Order: sequence, then C-alpha cells, then structure tokens
Amino acid sequence: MNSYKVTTLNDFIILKQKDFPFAKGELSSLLHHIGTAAKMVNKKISKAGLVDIIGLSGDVNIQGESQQKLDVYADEVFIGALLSSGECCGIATEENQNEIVFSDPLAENGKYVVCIDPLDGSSNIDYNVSVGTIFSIYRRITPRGEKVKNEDFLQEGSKQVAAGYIIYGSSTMLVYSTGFGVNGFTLDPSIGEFCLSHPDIKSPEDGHIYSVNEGNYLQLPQGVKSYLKYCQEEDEVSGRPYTSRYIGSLVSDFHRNLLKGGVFLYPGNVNMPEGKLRLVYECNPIAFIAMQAGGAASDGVRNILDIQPLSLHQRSPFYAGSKNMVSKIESFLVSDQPES
Ligand code: AHM
Ligand code: MG
Repeated sequence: MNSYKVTTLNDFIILKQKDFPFAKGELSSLLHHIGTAAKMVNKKISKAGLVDIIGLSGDVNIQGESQQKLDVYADEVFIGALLSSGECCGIATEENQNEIVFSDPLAENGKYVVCIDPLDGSSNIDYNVSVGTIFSIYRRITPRGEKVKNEDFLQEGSKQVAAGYIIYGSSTMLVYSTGFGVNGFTLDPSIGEFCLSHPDIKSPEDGHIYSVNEGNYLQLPQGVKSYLKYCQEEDEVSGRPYTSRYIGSLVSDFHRNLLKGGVFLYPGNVNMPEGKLRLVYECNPIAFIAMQAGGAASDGVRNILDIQPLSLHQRSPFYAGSKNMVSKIESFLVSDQPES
C-alpha cells in the first residue's frame, strides 16, 4: 500500500456524494464551508497565547455568560462561512438570542439551516484546555424562497441531516456524520487539510470511564448519586471501579469516551433542574454522532433525538456515550421517576 495515500475531507465529501445519485452537491458544499471555517478558527486558537485574543471581550451573551473574544471571532467566522456557502438560509448560534435569517438572495434559497455552538468550553481557553465547535444541519421546513422561521430551527434531533464537531486539541480533528456512520479527519498543518484518520468510528458498547462534574455531587438526583457509587465500587467481572475523567469541555470529554468507551453525564441538579447543556446546540449533534457510532444518548428517560425543542436555548439533562453505560444510568434513574 502506498504510504502517501491521503484522503482529504473534500475528497471524502465528494466520494460520498457519489453514493447519492440525485444529490446536487448542496450538503457537500455546506460541509466544505464548515471545514474551511474550522481551519480559520483553528489558526486563531493556536495563536491564543501569542496575541491579545484570549480573555473576555467585555460583552455578555444572552444567557448572562461572559463572552470570550475567541467566542465572538468563532461566531463571526462560522456565520460568514455559512452565508457565503449559499446553501444555508439561516443559522442559530449559542451566542445569539434569536436565529439569524440570511437575506442574501442566494442564501435565502438555500436548502439547509444550521445550529451551532461556535466555541464550546471556551471559559477554559485561557488555560490552554481543548475546546470545540459543535454543529447540526437540518433541511428547512418553510418553502425555499421564503424567509426561514423559528420552527425551522426547532426540529427534533432525529431530523438532523448531518452533525459533527471540531476538536481543537493536541491535534485538530473534525468528526462528522451524514447518517451513514461517523468519520474523523485530522488537520495536517503542513498541507492545511483535514485528512481521513479515523474511518467508520465505532464506539465500544461498554467502557470504563465516567465523566461528570463531581463538584455538583450533593445537588445531583439520587439515581445519579447511586450510579456514581456503582462506578466506584469494586467488581472484577465488570472491571469496576471505573476511571473518572472530566476535562469540563464537552467535545473533548465526549470524543475520548467515544473512542475509548465511556459515558459523559451532565444531569439536572438542584440549582439547574435541566442541567447546563443546550439541547439544540450541544445535546442533539453529540447525540447524533453517538448513535451513528453505535452508542446512545438520553436525557435519563428519553432518547435525546426524540425530544421536541420548544426554544432555541432550552437545556436538557444529558447522558451520552457507550450504549450499555447509558442504559445502566437510565436503569438507576427509573427510581427517581414519580409514580404514575
Ligand atoms: P459553554 O457552552 O458555555 O462553553 O459551556 C458548556 C461546557 C461544556 O463544554 C462542558 O461539558 C460544560 O460546560 C462544563 O460545565 P461545568 O463547568 O459546570 O462542569
Ligand atoms: Mg457550549
């Protein structure tokens, strides 16, 4: 085999398009633009300690959280890239209260809407912790030629046409799925291309890692507390105690568990009954990837992808990763349900 054989993200997107005889290349173009924006954001992040870009921008986003300068930059880059793709008629981002409806004549006709968290985990960026971008692509509901509406962005996760994430880590990776498995691409900085490095990712059905912010322990539901005790108990057969790993950056925590086997938990707690993570920007795309890789994602009771979002910034308890581990958590949470 030729060791110089490389499949770039763009080669791969074109190759996959051939599997769909009626595809017109619109989704391919959209994914291509996301890849380009990711490279721009990556470049800026890699210089974060060198230029005056880390730290707060002074603005506060609609959820009352301080915006980092890089949040603002990433938000603008992804919006610009999607607008110029001509295939996207609107975008909802975690940094903006309302959806952004593109009024450019080309974009207005675009077939897709995108929901995106442009820079997740950015509160850690001053400390050189890995961060990520998380995205979802949906087919618009309103007819082409009309302006898209809020309901175009409030579709169940099961309607996602594609989803993925970019992890700006020790290397930068783009992982995505169009509903036919999951593939991962690593950015080769020497050629400036994402290259296929993790074809057809499959998540182990079981794992030995649990990832949760244990600082919230006292506020957690009893079922989650019992599950954590189960993870810590000794049992040779199932390989417990499990290992606890928590970076506090969803994409990084999820990505590690996806490859090694494990589960990520962000339960509701006394102070935040629905937890912290946003259904539309964070839970749905990560759940899509988890399931496409053979894993699972739940709010403790329901498959995340079956939840009808009611508002753009809605939060949801979130449990995602290896299939058997997610089922186990659900079995612990049954006892927390009020009797009917
Ligand atoms: P953000 O969207 O404001 O960056 O917050 C989301 C991040 C996730 O990446 C991470 O899983 C979680 O917040 C960590 O929260 P906590 O610090 O409460 O453990
Ligand atoms: Mg986020």
